[in-house]
Formats: sequence, C-alpha cells, structure tokens
Amino acid sequence: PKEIFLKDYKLPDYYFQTVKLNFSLGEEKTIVCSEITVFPREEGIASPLVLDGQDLKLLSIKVNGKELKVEEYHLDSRHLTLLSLPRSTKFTLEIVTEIYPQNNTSLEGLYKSSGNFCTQCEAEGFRKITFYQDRPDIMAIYTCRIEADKTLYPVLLSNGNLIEKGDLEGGRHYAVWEDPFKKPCYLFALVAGQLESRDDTFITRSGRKVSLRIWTPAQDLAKTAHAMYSLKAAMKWDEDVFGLEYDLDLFNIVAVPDFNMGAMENKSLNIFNSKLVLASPETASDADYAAILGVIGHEYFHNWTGNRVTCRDWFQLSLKEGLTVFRDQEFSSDMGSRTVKRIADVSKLRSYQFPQDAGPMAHPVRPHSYIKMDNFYTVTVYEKGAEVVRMYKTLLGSHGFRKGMDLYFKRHDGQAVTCEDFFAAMCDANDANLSNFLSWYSQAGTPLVKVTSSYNAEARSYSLKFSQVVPPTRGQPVKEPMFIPVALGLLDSNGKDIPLSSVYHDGMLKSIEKNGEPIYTTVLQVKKKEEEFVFSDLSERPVPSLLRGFSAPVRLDSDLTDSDLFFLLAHDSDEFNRWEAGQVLARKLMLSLVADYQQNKPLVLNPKFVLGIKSILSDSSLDKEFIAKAITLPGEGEIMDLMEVADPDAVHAVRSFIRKQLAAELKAEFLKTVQNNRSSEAYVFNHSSMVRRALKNVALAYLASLEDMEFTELALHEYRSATNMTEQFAALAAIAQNPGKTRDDVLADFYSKWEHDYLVVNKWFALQAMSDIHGNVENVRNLLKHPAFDLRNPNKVYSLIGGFCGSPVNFHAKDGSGYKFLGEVVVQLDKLNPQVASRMVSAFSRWRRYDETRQKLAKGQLEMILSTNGLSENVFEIASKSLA
Ligand code: HT7
Ligand code: ZN
Repeated sequence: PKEIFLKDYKLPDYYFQTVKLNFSLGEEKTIVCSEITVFPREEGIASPLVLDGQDLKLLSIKVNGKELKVEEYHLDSRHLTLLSLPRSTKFTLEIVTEIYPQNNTSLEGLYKSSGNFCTQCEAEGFRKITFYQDRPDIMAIYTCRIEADKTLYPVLLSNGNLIEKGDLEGGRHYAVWEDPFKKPCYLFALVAGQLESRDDTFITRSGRKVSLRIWTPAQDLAKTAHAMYSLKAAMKWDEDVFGLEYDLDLFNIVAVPDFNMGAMENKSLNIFNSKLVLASPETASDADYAAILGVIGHEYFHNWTGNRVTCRDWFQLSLKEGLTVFRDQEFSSDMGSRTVKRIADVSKLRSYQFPQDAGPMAHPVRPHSYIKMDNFYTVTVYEKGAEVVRMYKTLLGSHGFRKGMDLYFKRHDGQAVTCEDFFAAMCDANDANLSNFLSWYSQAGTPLVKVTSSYNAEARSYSLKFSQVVPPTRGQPVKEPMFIPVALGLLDSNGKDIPLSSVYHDGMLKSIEKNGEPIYTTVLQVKKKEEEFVFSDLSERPVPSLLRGFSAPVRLDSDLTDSDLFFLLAHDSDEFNRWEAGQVLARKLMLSLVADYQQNKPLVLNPKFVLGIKSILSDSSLDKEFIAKAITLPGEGEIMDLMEVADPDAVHAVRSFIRKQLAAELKAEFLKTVQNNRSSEAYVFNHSSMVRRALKNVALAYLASLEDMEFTELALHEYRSATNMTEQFAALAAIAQNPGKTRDDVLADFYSKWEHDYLVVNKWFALQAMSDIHGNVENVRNLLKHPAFDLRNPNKVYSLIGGFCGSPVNFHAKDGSGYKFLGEVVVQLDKLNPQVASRMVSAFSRWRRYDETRQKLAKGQLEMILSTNGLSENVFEIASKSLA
C-alpha cells in the first residue's frame, strides 16, 4: 500500500466549476451520470487529468460531448486517467458509471441501510460513486437529480434547495436539488427511502426563516424531539457566541441505523447514526441525551467550520475537527455544567488520547503521512486538536479569540485552507506573537511538565520552576520545547485565592493586574525547556493551583504533598482543580496498592482517603455533580497507563478492593445517598435532575459491589421502579457486577422488555461485553451468534466487540483467549467493513505495554491478521504500524 505524505502536497492541475449528477437508483444496479465543467489551473496545461474511482463499472466518457477512444484514457482499479484533453480554458466532462449499493457493506460511498439509500463520502467515499478528483481542495457547485421507484423511495433528498420534482413512467419519480454553495465532494449527500419528518422552523437573527426537518422511519419519529431541541439550541448558540448564521432555507437531518461513525455534516443534509438522534426517557440514558446534544451541535457547527471554510488536504483535518469539537464542547458547557463537561472531556483525553500519544500509532494533530485517511479520525486529531484551539482562547482571552475567528471567516470563506491560515488569523487579529505554538500541530507525544516550588520566608517570595520534556515518538526522536499555557492561582492558608499583581520572569517584573482589578488566575507562558516564575509579597507559603481548568494537554508532575492535595480538594475555587486534586490522590493511592498487590502484600486502604470520600459524600453544601465525580475512582486504563509494565489483573484487583472497602466502610452514607436522591418527577434532561440521578447511580453501584443480599434487593427495587433508562440501566449494571442467578434473570428480563428496540439491545450487548466476570470471552462468543447481533452493523460491533476490548481483565486474559477472539473477529469483519475492522484492531496497538506472555500472544494475533489474504489497507496500516 502507498503512503501519502503532507510534504508532497501539490496544487491540482485542473479545477471543477460545476457538477451535475444524475442518479438512477435501482435494486440491481444504480447508474450515475456526471457532467463536470473543468478548467485548468493555468492556461495551456497539458498534463493528464487523474480521477479517483473504486469499485465502479465505467460505461462511458465524453469530453466536450465526444466519446473518448480507448487509447485516450487509462483505467486501473483505483484511477481513471484522461490522457488527451483539449487545451481550451474550459471543457465539459461526462462520465457514466454503474454501481451496486445493495452489495456495499463498507458503508462508504452509496449504500443501503434498512432498505433506504444513503451516502457517506468523507473522507474518500465519493470515488465509490463516480470518477472524480476526490480531494477537498476541489470545490464546485453541485446539482443532483435523483430518480427512483416512488413506492419504495418516496423521499428523495440531496444538498441545497429542491428546485424540481415530478412523476415518471413505470411508477418512478424524480427530484432535482441544487446547492448554491461550492463544496468539496466529501460533503455531497443523497438519501432516498421511506422516511417521515419532524418539522420545525428557526428564524435566524437576520430574519431568514429556515425549515428544519429530521427524517426517520415513521415508527421512530416520536423519538426526535430532543434532537430538534438540540438543533435549535445549536443554531441560536452559534449566532450568540460566534455571530454565525445559517445560510440556506432548509436544514435536513436523516437518521440511519447503519453508519460507521457518529454523524456527517454534509451541506444542509446531515446524516446521523440513529443512536445520536433517537431518544426517549424510557429508552435513552442521560449520557445519550448529552451525546445527542453535543453531536447535533457539532455537525451543525461544521456548516461554518468545515463547510464554508474547509481543509486544503486531509492532513489539515484538525482544522475543521479540532475546532468543531472545541465549539461543541463550549456549546454543551453553556447548555449544562461547565465543570462536568470539562471533567468528562479531560477524562476522555486521558483515557484515550494520552495512551494513543504514547503508543505506536502516535501522530501529531496534523499527521505527516497516512495510508488510509479513515485511520486518522482519531482522538488526537479531534480531542487533542480541540485542546489546541482551547489554548488559543486561553492565551488570547475570549474577546481575542472571537476576533481571530471573525478574521478567519473574513479571509477564508469559500476556501480550502491550512492550520497555518488559522494560526495566522488568530495572531493577526490580536497582534500577537505566539512564537513556537505551531509545534502543537507537528509534534506528537504528550509533554511531561515538572513543577517544583519553593518559598523564601525572608524574601516573602515564592518560586515555581517548570521543566518540560516531550517524549520521543515514531519518526520524531528529538523534540523542541512546546508553548504551554499554565493557568495558575495561589491559595492562602484559609483556602482563599491570593490576588496576583506581578510575576518575575526572564529577568523582568511583569504586571498581571488588569485595569487595577485584582487577578486570581493568571496564565503563565511556559515556552522553554526550563523556566522559573517568582511571585513576591507573600506573607506565607501559598498552595499553588496549577493548570487550572486543564489549560494544556500535558501530564503534570508537581511536588505538591498529599496534604496540599487534600487542601486543594477542600478549597480550590477552580472546581476542575478540586476534582483533579482528588484524582491525583486516588491515582497515587491506587499505584501504591498495585505495588503492594504485585508483592503479595495485604491490601490496606489509607483511612485518610476513606475519610476524604466520607466528608465529600456527607457535605450537603457541595454540588451533587461534584460529589458524583469526586467519589468516582480513576479508570483502570488510566492507572495502567501510568505503569512501567501494565498489569491489568493487579489494577483490576486494586480498584475492586478500594470500591468494596469504601462501600463497606461508608455503607450508611451510600445508602442515604440512594434514598435521598430518588424522585418521582417525570424525566427531565436538565442539570439538577441529571446530577441527582448520577449521584444515586454511583452510590448504588458501590453498594451492589458488596454482593450483599440487602443491596442486591435494593438494586432490584431500583431496577423495577425506574421510570427512565438512566436509572433502570444503572440498576441493571449494578446487579450485573456479580455473577449468579439474579444477574442472569435480570439480564434476561431486560432483553425481553427491550428486544424490539435495537438501540437498547445494543446497551444490553455492551454491558455483558464489558463485564469483568471471569472467562467472559465465552459469553461474548455466544452473543456473536445471538439473533439480534449482526457483524454488518457498526453499532452492534462497537457494543459487543468494542465493549469486550474495553474490559482489561478479559480482553487481556493471560491465556490469550481475548486476543484470539479479537483476531478472529477482525479477519471476518475486514471482509465486510474495513473501517470498522481497523477500529477494532486498534485494541492491539499497545501490546508492548504488557508483560512478555501477553506481548507474545497479542503479537501472534497481529501477525496472523497481517498474513491474511486480501487484507484491507485500513487494517494493514494499523496492524503493521503496531508491530513496527
Ligand atoms: N466529519 C465526519 C467524519 C465522518 C467519517 C470519516 C471517515 C469515515 C466515516 C465517517 N463518517 C463521518 C464526522 C464529524 O463530524 O466529525
Ligand atoms: Zn466533525
């Protein structure tokens, strides 16, 4: 397979101005006619025009109305090269192809989902529809005519505005759509099928009336109310916060059950995985409701960050994705709780992105090369990319960031641009010099920042020394220091923030006051390998609150003592850092117990930790959201990530031990928490109800871990009396921790209640797949044969196979049974859907983190996969890079 490099980017020799597509959809075949006006970049260019195309049957090619002769073009399995072209400034190209969407299980290009036609073109799926220059810097105006059987496909949709429709002979009909905005082909979309819509309207701030339609099969329509609410909230938010208005009269969302990712931002015709549209209190959890809000927002926000201003090439993906994730994070924060959202986002970054950045698949936010672009829709490009955007805002302030965004749109509307263009807009709008900030795009690896502090009582000064190391990653053995914004506050001995007026740094005293107002959080710019900042006029040693709000995506290693951390947990005005202080304490505790476990020492839980949790749990002045987050221990993956050699058994044993011990010692408090947080109110998706449910569910899980009849009964009671999925599923999960008849009965009961609802059944698959019950691989193997399971549906694969790989004890079972299971599934899956198979094979990528026995077993599976005939490029890339 061919590797593609950023450094090899070249401007296209030909551009496309208009594209007219005509689809004749059929059961056996679909005919696609395209008519493209082509113009050379420079007059007189004589180079051949190379079009991408895959799995297409070419029927004809015409240039300026004249059929090309066989010697005038060259066709292979990936390209159609037009060898002799007119030297005129502009010419017309007409191509007719035949495709077979009904057999397309890869779910890219045009395919069928539950009997309906739909498309997925990002990143490189358009080439499975017709021959084209399938690259984002080719932007054109599209018209799309669709014709199909009227009974089977009454609804025909594409991008833009409907300009014509009518009936045809033989029970067929047609519709013509025209999109007035030029776009790259990855934003093209078509949907045809039996769908109904929930309709609403939104009046933009300039008075444009926009029709909003969410399309689903008729039986699901009732579950689209939350999606519609989310869409309207997103439209309003983008106007209020960024001054960005919707630009057409119609906005469609279609929900489909078979989709490789979450959703797709096609211009005015977003296509969504139905999991991220459909919700009712009985069938969807609070987490589902929150995900729908975030993803509907995300796709809508792409209309400006991605569609109006797009990427020059796929290496720039984070230009649209990092920025749009940042925007959806801010939207969700404004709609709910900022602290909860920040904690969730940072936890995701630590659990998934930090490990990626430390493994063989580590790549910069802007990768240097790829074999299959699909493999680079990663937590690094998305989540670390969003952190990079957040750092601009931290450095430039809200107002400065908005000025930068405004300039970015003013300069680049309608263009395909690069991360440097975004950087330049931010700097130019603020007259800022962000020196080496761009290395966040080019250097992989999570910087490690060490902080040491010292207080000089005589000089009344307090010094913070920073040192940073960016670890080596594949192809980047030596790194430059990064530009790290460290938001910082200092607490006095009463736990109050000390006003900050100046700091001594780089031989200069810098004022940090703003218009004479005291500042309690300042942003230190750490740019060198080693740097010192000195605060003066301090009558006592302060306790530093470092990296407030997680102001940079780094690992922080400070010399804070346990008592400093307990102090911050109790007093920090930065809520994120209060939570963080508790997590640092928990991580330290877990790591030291893991060491004890490995040395066969008895496990003893530090009573100070129990007391800390007890005081949080019983403090009624605290926000419930904070309590729920603060009493949740760091995940097993997070702890393994901090170990020299990851030991899943030891980490699992220790986490279970702490949970049980806390449950045993704080039984009364947990019980009171469950009882006090019941409610008979009807389900509402708002902050106060959600945090009540979250706190109750965490407490219930602690109690059920005791495997005590009293608490199993309690969980059963909660399960039976629940009126919403959040509480019903949490009770089921609490019961399912412990093997036995009750578990089996309740799982069976849940299935029989919900077997008609595939999205709920997926939760049931995932819960069993993630179970840490000994030898669970057999159960998961059996579930592969369950009538509700289907390897062709990505959601089911993510629930069952993905869920299983997320269970450290069973996936990493020392006998290799988990690895063998995954190896077999990947080979089977790759034949159906390479994108999904390569996501699954990624679970092997950190095999070197484990002991020798496990390494050998995992490596064996990777080798087996690589030796498989006809392996896709997607899986090849991940498996070979994992072994390299
Ligand atoms: N921009 C979308 C990316 C996407 C995608 C990429 C590869 C293969 C399938 C895909 N489906 C959607 C999603 C987003 O908004 O980030
Ligand atoms: Zn996106």
